[in-house]
Amino acid sequence: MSGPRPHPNRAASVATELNMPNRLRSGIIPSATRTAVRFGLPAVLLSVLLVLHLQAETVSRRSTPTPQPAESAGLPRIGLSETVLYFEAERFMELPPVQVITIFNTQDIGVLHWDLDVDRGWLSASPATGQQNEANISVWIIGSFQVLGQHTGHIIVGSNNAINAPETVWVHLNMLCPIELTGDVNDDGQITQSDIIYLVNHLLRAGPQPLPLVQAGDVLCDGDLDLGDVIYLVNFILKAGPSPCNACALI
Ligand SMILES: [Ca+2]
Ligand SMILES: [Ca+2]
Repeated sequence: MSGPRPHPNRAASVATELNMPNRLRSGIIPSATRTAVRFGLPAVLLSVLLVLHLQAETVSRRSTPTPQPAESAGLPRIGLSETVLYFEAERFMELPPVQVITIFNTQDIGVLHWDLDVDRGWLSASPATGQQNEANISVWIIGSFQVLGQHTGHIIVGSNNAINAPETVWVHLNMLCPIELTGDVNDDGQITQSDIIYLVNHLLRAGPQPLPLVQAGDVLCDGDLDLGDVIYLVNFILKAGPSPCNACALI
């Protein structure tokens, strides 16, 4: 016949007597000690098993490396003064001013190695590379790019030692048509007889060319500026003829 079975909560009561941690007193007993209770082992043996288990657990905790945050590993991190730039330009007119962004090391530890790349032919940034914790970068639009409309490019900031590379600066360009009103060759905001005089003076007397671009006088939008445009403009102003074309559609 088997002996009397120990009370199911005996392990917890022994843990309490031995001043074990709360989690053991609450009944979370390791499998080895539960086995001791199940087979009716003496309380002393049960306590030894509990102590051995706690010691093994302590050693295991000490030997497990604690993950270190990347920032504490001594590596630089890329910071940017701007992440979005906006440029606006008028085609064939003066280029928009150069803009400046700053690349810096947000961690103030180590030396940031950085390099730049751009993904659009109309976009440029300089210098292209450096090894310092703060650097000013000039960003500009290439003068030969004259395509009307909205454009988006990117400056990719790479690094061989920063923890957050690559970072990106978005660059938006709005290329506008400088001609607001075709036929308004003196660029005063309206089409009047003075534009006829201005255009005739330019064609026959080598006067100044239409403003802001010579295309502003091509009211027929046929690609040439000649007396045919003068006749068309006279017909429009004095005889309520058809309106000038939109030169922006051609340039
Ligand atoms: Ca005018
Ligand atoms: Ca023409």
